[in-house]
Amino acid sequence: MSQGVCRVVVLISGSGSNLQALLDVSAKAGAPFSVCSVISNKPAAYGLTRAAEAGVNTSVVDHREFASREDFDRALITEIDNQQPDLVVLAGFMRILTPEFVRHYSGRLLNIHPSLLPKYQGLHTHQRALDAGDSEHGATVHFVTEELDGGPPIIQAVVPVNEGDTVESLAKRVQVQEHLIYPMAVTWFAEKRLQMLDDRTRLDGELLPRSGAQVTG
Ligand code: NHR
Ligand code: GAR
Repeated sequence: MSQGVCRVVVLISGSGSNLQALLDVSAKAGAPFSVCSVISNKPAAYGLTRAAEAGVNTSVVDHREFASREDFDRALITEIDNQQPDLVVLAGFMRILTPEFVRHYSGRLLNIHPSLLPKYQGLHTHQRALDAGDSEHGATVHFVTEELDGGPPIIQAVVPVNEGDTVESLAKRVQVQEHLIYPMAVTWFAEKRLQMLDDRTRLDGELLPRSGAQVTG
Protein backbone atom coordinates (compact mmCIF):
# COMPACT_ATOMS: atom_id res chain seq x y z
CA MET A 1 0.00 0.00 0.00
CA SER A 2 2.96 2.28 -0.54
CA GLN A 3 0.78 4.08 -3.05
CA GLY A 4 -2.98 4.29 -3.40
CA VAL A 5 -5.63 2.81 -1.20
CA CYS A 6 -5.20 -0.16 1.13
CA ARG A 7 -6.39 -3.37 -0.53
CA VAL A 8 -8.63 -5.36 1.81
CA VAL A 9 -9.78 -8.97 1.46
CA VAL A 10 -12.81 -9.80 3.63
CA LEU A 11 -13.51 -13.37 4.80
CA ILE A 12 -17.11 -14.21 5.69
CA SER A 13 -19.31 -17.17 6.55
CA GLY A 14 -22.75 -15.62 6.78
CA SER A 15 -24.95 -12.56 6.55
CA GLY A 16 -22.14 -10.09 6.00
CA SER A 17 -23.60 -7.07 7.78
CA ASN A 18 -20.09 -6.11 8.92
CA LEU A 19 -18.92 -6.56 5.34
CA GLN A 20 -21.73 -4.19 4.28
CA ALA A 21 -20.55 -1.56 6.74
CA LEU A 22 -17.04 -1.82 5.27
CA LEU A 23 -18.35 -1.65 1.71
CA ASP A 24 -20.39 1.45 2.56
CA VAL A 25 -17.40 3.28 4.01
CA SER A 26 -15.07 2.18 1.19
CA ALA A 27 -17.53 3.62 -1.34
CA LYS A 28 -17.21 7.15 0.07
CA ALA A 29 -15.06 9.70 -1.73
CA GLY A 30 -11.51 9.68 -0.40
CA ALA A 31 -11.88 6.39 1.50
CA PRO A 32 -8.42 5.07 2.39
CA PHE A 33 -9.28 1.43 1.69
CA SER A 34 -11.00 -0.64 -0.93
CA VAL A 35 -12.49 -4.13 -0.59
CA CYS A 36 -10.85 -5.99 -3.47
CA SER A 37 -12.36 -9.40 -2.80
CA VAL A 38 -14.78 -11.27 -0.53
CA ILE A 39 -14.18 -14.94 0.21
CA SER A 40 -16.67 -17.23 1.94
CA ASN A 41 -16.23 -20.76 3.25
CA LYS A 42 -20.00 -21.20 2.80
CA PRO A 43 -21.48 -21.17 -0.71
CA ALA A 44 -24.85 -19.83 0.53
CA ALA A 45 -23.54 -16.90 2.58
CA TYR A 46 -25.71 -13.81 1.96
CA GLY A 47 -22.58 -11.65 2.18
CA LEU A 48 -21.60 -12.96 -1.27
CA THR A 49 -24.72 -11.31 -2.67
CA ARG A 50 -23.86 -8.05 -0.90
CA ALA A 51 -20.38 -8.12 -2.44
CA ALA A 52 -21.68 -8.87 -5.92
CA GLU A 53 -24.17 -6.00 -5.62
CA ALA A 54 -21.29 -3.69 -4.73
CA GLY A 55 -19.36 -4.92 -7.77
CA VAL A 56 -16.73 -6.68 -5.67
CA ASN A 57 -15.06 -9.92 -6.76
CA THR A 58 -16.20 -12.99 -4.81
CA SER A 59 -15.05 -16.55 -4.35
CA VAL A 60 -15.92 -19.59 -2.26
CA VAL A 61 -13.40 -21.88 -0.61
CA ASP A 62 -15.65 -24.55 0.89
CA HIS A 63 -14.00 -26.12 3.92
CA ARG A 64 -16.00 -29.33 3.38
CA GLU A 65 -13.98 -30.01 0.24
CA PHE A 66 -10.71 -30.35 2.16
CA ALA A 67 -9.40 -33.29 4.14
CA SER A 68 -7.80 -31.18 6.86
CA ARG A 69 -7.74 -27.66 8.30
CA GLU A 70 -4.20 -27.33 6.98
CA ASP A 71 -5.31 -28.11 3.42
CA PHE A 72 -8.25 -25.70 3.67
CA ASP A 73 -6.06 -22.92 5.01
CA ARG A 74 -3.45 -23.44 2.29
CA ALA A 75 -6.17 -23.11 -0.37
CA LEU A 76 -7.46 -20.00 1.39
CA ILE A 77 -3.96 -18.48 1.43
CA THR A 78 -3.59 -19.09 -2.31
CA GLU A 79 -6.95 -17.46 -3.02
CA ILE A 80 -6.22 -14.48 -0.78
CA ASP A 81 -2.68 -13.92 -2.07
CA ASN A 82 -4.00 -13.81 -5.66
CA GLN A 83 -5.48 -10.47 -4.59
CA GLN A 84 -2.21 -9.11 -3.16
CA PRO A 85 -4.02 -7.56 -0.20
CA ASP A 86 -2.51 -5.22 2.38
CA LEU A 87 -5.03 -6.34 5.00
CA VAL A 88 -7.21 -9.40 5.63
CA VAL A 89 -10.40 -8.90 7.63
CA LEU A 90 -12.51 -11.63 9.27
CA ALA A 91 -16.15 -10.50 9.33
CA GLY A 92 -18.31 -13.21 10.84
CA PHE A 93 -15.84 -15.81 9.57
CA MET A 94 -16.52 -18.99 11.53
CA ARG A 95 -13.53 -21.30 10.92
CA ILE A 96 -10.63 -21.41 13.35
CA LEU A 97 -7.42 -20.66 11.44
CA THR A 98 -4.19 -22.65 11.68
CA PRO A 99 -0.99 -21.17 13.13
CA GLU A 100 0.50 -21.33 9.63
CA PHE A 101 -2.29 -19.11 8.26
CA VAL A 102 -2.12 -16.67 11.14
CA ARG A 103 1.68 -16.34 10.86
CA HIS A 104 1.43 -15.72 7.11
CA TYR A 105 -0.73 -12.61 7.71
CA SER A 106 0.71 -11.58 11.06
CA GLY A 107 0.10 -7.90 11.78
CA ARG A 108 -2.31 -7.56 8.85
CA LEU A 109 -5.16 -9.83 9.98
CA LEU A 110 -8.12 -8.44 11.96
CA ASN A 111 -11.25 -9.95 13.53
CA ILE A 112 -14.36 -8.58 15.17
CA HIS A 113 -15.56 -10.59 18.11
CA PRO A 114 -18.95 -10.05 19.79
CA SER A 115 -17.80 -9.63 23.39
CA LEU A 116 -15.73 -7.37 25.60
CA LEU A 117 -12.54 -9.41 25.29
CA PRO A 118 -10.89 -10.99 27.22
CA LYS A 119 -14.37 -12.00 28.37
CA TYR A 120 -16.15 -14.74 26.40
CA GLN A 121 -13.64 -15.97 23.88
CA GLY A 122 -15.17 -18.50 21.48
CA LEU A 123 -18.82 -18.91 20.58
CA HIS A 124 -22.31 -18.05 22.02
CA THR A 125 -21.07 -14.81 23.57
CA HIS A 126 -24.45 -13.06 23.88
CA GLN A 127 -26.01 -16.02 25.68
CA ARG A 128 -23.02 -16.21 28.01
CA ALA A 129 -23.21 -12.49 28.88
CA LEU A 130 -26.94 -12.86 29.63
CA ASP A 131 -26.40 -16.01 31.71
CA ALA A 132 -23.72 -14.24 33.75
CA GLY A 133 -26.06 -11.32 34.48
CA ASP A 134 -23.57 -8.82 33.05
CA SER A 135 -24.69 -5.19 32.99
CA GLU A 136 -22.45 -4.41 30.02
CA HIS A 137 -21.56 -6.27 26.84
CA GLY A 138 -20.09 -5.31 23.51
CA ALA A 139 -17.69 -6.10 20.69
CA THR A 140 -13.95 -5.99 20.14
CA VAL A 141 -11.85 -5.53 17.01
CA HIS A 142 -8.49 -7.23 17.49
CA PHE A 143 -5.41 -8.39 15.65
CA VAL A 144 -5.61 -12.15 15.08
CA THR A 145 -2.89 -14.27 16.62
CA GLU A 146 -2.60 -18.02 17.14
CA GLU A 147 -4.52 -17.73 20.39
CA LEU A 148 -8.24 -17.85 19.55
CA ASP A 149 -9.79 -14.43 20.22
CA GLY A 150 -6.64 -13.68 22.22
CA GLY A 151 -4.79 -11.24 19.96
CA PRO A 152 -4.30 -7.61 21.03
CA PRO A 153 -7.49 -5.51 20.98
CA ILE A 154 -7.70 -2.37 18.83
CA ILE A 155 -11.10 -0.94 19.71
CA GLN A 156 -13.97 -2.02 21.92
CA ALA A 157 -17.58 -0.79 21.94
CA VAL A 158 -19.51 -1.09 25.20
CA VAL A 159 -23.32 -1.35 25.28
CA PRO A 160 -25.71 -1.76 28.20
CA VAL A 161 -27.53 -5.02 28.84
CA ASN A 162 -31.17 -4.10 29.40
CA GLU A 163 -33.80 -5.84 31.48
CA GLY A 164 -35.68 -8.36 29.39
CA ASP A 165 -32.93 -8.59 26.77
CA THR A 166 -32.85 -11.72 24.64
CA VAL A 167 -29.93 -13.01 22.61
CA GLU A 168 -31.55 -11.34 19.60
CA SER A 169 -32.15 -7.92 21.18
CA LEU A 170 -28.68 -7.85 22.69
CA ALA A 171 -26.97 -9.03 19.50
CA LYS A 172 -28.77 -6.30 17.58
CA ARG A 173 -27.56 -3.59 19.98
CA VAL A 174 -23.99 -4.92 19.76
CA GLN A 175 -24.07 -5.12 15.98
CA VAL A 176 -25.02 -1.45 15.59
CA GLN A 177 -21.71 -0.70 17.31
CA GLU A 178 -19.79 -3.34 15.34
CA HIS A 179 -20.77 -1.54 12.15
CA LEU A 180 -19.16 1.65 13.49
CA ILE A 181 -15.97 0.33 15.07
CA TYR A 182 -14.91 -2.10 12.34
CA PRO A 183 -14.72 0.51 9.57
CA MET A 184 -12.97 2.79 12.07
CA ALA A 185 -10.26 0.21 12.81
CA VAL A 186 -9.80 -0.61 9.11
CA THR A 187 -9.51 3.11 8.35
CA TRP A 188 -6.79 3.47 11.00
CA PHE A 189 -4.92 0.51 9.53
CA ALA A 190 -5.24 1.90 5.99
CA GLU A 191 -3.88 5.25 7.17
CA LYS A 192 -0.89 3.33 8.60
CA ARG A 193 -1.74 4.46 12.09
CA LEU A 194 -2.07 0.92 13.54
CA GLN A 195 0.64 -1.58 14.36
CA MET A 196 0.89 -4.86 16.23
CA LEU A 197 4.24 -5.04 18.05
CA ASP A 198 5.16 -7.58 20.74
CA ASP A 199 1.50 -8.62 21.07
CA ARG A 200 0.38 -5.06 21.81
CA THR A 201 -1.47 -2.57 19.64
CA ARG A 202 -0.03 0.83 18.84
CA LEU A 203 -2.07 3.71 17.44
CA ASP A 204 0.00 6.61 16.10
CA GLY A 205 3.01 4.98 17.73
CA GLU A 206 1.45 5.00 21.23
CA LEU A 207 0.60 1.80 23.13
CA LEU A 208 -3.15 1.37 23.54
CA PRO A 209 -4.61 0.10 26.81
CA ARG A 210 -4.82 -3.73 26.93
CA SER A 211 -8.51 -3.64 26.04
CA GLY A 212 -7.91 -1.27 23.10
CA ALA A 213 -9.52 2.11 22.51
CA GLN A 214 -13.04 2.29 24.01
CA VAL A 215 -16.28 3.75 22.72
CA THR A 216 -19.65 3.66 24.46
CA GLY A 217 -22.77 3.00 22.42
N1 NHR B 1 -8.27 -18.16 14.19
C1 NHR B 1 -7.26 -17.90 15.00
N2 NHR B 1 -6.15 -18.63 14.88
N3 NHR B 1 -7.29 -16.92 15.94
C2 NHR B 1 -8.42 -16.19 16.08
O1 NHR B 1 -8.43 -15.25 17.01
C3 NHR B 1 -9.55 -16.44 15.26
C4 NHR B 1 -9.43 -17.46 14.30
C5 NHR B 1 -10.51 -17.77 13.47
C6 NHR B 1 -11.72 -17.11 13.61
C7 NHR B 1 -13.19 -15.55 14.81
C8 NHR B 1 -13.75 -16.11 16.15
C9 NHR B 1 -14.75 -15.18 16.81
O2 NHR B 1 -14.66 -13.96 16.67
C10 NHR B 1 -11.85 -16.14 14.60
C11 NHR B 1 -10.77 -15.78 15.40
C12 NHR B 1 -14.99 -19.48 14.97
C13 NHR B 1 -14.85 -20.27 16.11
C14 NHR B 1 -15.18 -21.74 16.09
O3 NHR B 1 -15.19 -22.37 17.13
C15 NHR B 1 -14.36 -19.66 17.25
C16 NHR B 1 -14.02 -18.32 17.24
C17 NHR B 1 -14.15 -17.55 16.09
C18 NHR B 1 -14.65 -18.14 14.95
N4 NHR B 1 -15.42 -22.34 14.90
C19 NHR B 1 -15.71 -23.76 14.69
C20 NHR B 1 -14.46 -24.48 14.13
O4 NHR B 1 -14.37 -25.69 14.37
C21 NHR B 1 -16.80 -23.94 13.67
C22 NHR B 1 -18.07 -23.27 14.04
C23 NHR B 1 -19.05 -23.18 12.86
O5 NHR B 1 -18.69 -23.55 11.72
O6 NHR B 1 -20.16 -22.69 13.09
O7 NHR B 1 -13.65 -23.86 13.39
O8 NHR B 1 -15.62 -15.67 17.55
C1 GAR C 1 -21.03 -10.53 14.12
O1 GAR C 1 -21.80 -10.17 15.20
C2 GAR C 1 -19.64 -10.90 14.54
O2 GAR C 1 -19.19 -10.18 15.65
C3 GAR C 1 -19.82 -12.34 14.89
O3 GAR C 1 -20.76 -12.87 14.01
C4 GAR C 1 -21.57 -11.82 13.50
C5 GAR C 1 -21.46 -11.83 12.00
O4 GAR C 1 -22.42 -11.00 11.44
N1 GAR C 1 -18.59 -13.02 14.75
C6 GAR C 1 -18.38 -14.17 15.32
O5 GAR C 1 -19.14 -14.69 16.09
C7 GAR C 1 -17.06 -14.79 14.91
N2 GAR C 1 -17.01 -16.10 15.47
P1 GAR C 1 -22.31 -10.52 9.94
O6 GAR C 1 -22.06 -11.76 9.08
O7 GAR C 1 -23.65 -9.94 9.66
O8 GAR C 1 -21.20 -9.52 9.84
